[in-house]
Amino acid sequence: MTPVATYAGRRVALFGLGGSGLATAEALAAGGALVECWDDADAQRERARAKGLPVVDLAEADWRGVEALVLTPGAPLTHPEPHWTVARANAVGAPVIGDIELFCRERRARAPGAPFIAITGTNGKSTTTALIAHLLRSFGREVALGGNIGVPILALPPPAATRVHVIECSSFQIDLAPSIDASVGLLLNLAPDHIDRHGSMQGYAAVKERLVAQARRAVLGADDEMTREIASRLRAAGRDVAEITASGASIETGVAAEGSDLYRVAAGQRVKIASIDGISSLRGRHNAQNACAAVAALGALAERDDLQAALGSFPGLPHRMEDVGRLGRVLFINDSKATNADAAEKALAAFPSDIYWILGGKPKEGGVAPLAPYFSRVARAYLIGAASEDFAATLDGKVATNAAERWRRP
Ligand code: UMA
Repeated sequence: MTPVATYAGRRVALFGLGGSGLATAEALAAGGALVECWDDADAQRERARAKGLPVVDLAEADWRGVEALVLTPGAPLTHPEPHWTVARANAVGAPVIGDIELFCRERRARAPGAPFIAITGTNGKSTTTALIAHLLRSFGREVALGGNIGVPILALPPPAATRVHVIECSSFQIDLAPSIDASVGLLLNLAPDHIDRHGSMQGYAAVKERLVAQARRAVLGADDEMTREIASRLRAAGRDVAEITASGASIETGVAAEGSDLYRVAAGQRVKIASIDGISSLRGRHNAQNACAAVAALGALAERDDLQAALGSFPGLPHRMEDVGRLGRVLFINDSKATNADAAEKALAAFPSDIYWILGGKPKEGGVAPLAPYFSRVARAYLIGAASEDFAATLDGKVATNAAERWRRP
């Protein structure tokens, strides 16, 4: 745990007692803050009480003297409309922040030089986060891995010069971290996501941009226009920027993938540093971009003879292009984390033909229509779940399908 002492003796309201809320409340209490927490769910309030945390009905409480509201990332800060606790905090001039902001304040106060690598982007952030942590551990460094990927940041050990915090940050979390100041900030890519929570694509992009704009060193994807523009802006402002590309974009400084080969690019000169050929956990072009990002994040630390071996031993993440076995000539891949067409495209793009595709679940806007360029790679599709009819209509006449019923267990 990272005790949060920056609010010692001060009143802090905390709303939302999920995993990160409970960890934050404990960290605040351990640091001496006068925390008052609440959750709409009885069960979560009980969990907090069982940990000895003060549970207070914030709707009934007198907010005068509250010095900060710590809000769960799932509750809206601005859109579609601010959560009711935000209005209460605004009324008493208390800032609305999240666990990553508390971590950053604590780091500045106690260990300002502690390495802190923060990763965001619409896609690939969990894999990149896990890969950076894996490479650092392979090189013998102590790593604290968490954030949106799973373990709440304040449940991790405190920042220290000898420990690298590798933290995945969602747009919700960055929105609640106005002073986020990573030593290395990564923004991998930007595609429409969580627009309901940020009002517009511009609003979403502006939140993500903050993570790189305030970092000591920024790593940006050069494979989409919005992140390229952010990189230009930061460079023009004299910031330390490295770019990454897996699609042949022209970059001056950073890491580029050509096919499976990774090149360090400095002043336009390329030097091959590793290859991801044959590494099943890094299959596909999107993973080439993730590998570039991880290597770029490590900077000079990645200039090691054992980089290749460390990449090769990356186990990957569960449910993301995960090899789950082989039966004769058939390789089974679990990619069930892909819950929209954009994510599913990465797996289809990684295999040129003979794909037997099990798909379904809940339909998302646009369904699987954007995947039409890959339909010729699919030998047969097996439809399951609520989206079966929608998807069958899109695939009709283009891909052979099996009706969902045939897949139900007898
Ligand atoms: N709650 C209320 N009233 C409300 C809304 C929420 O009482 O109106 C309460 C709920 O009852 C619940 C708590 O608030 O007890 C929220 O719990 P949670 O499970 O949503 O939150 P955490 O466990 O704190 O998880 C959060 C992140 N969740 C979200 O951003 C929604 C986790 O990301 C993250 O792993 C975790 O912190 C640790 O940092 C999850 C996620 O879905 C995986 N992220 C989104 C994504 O990846 O797209 C952004």
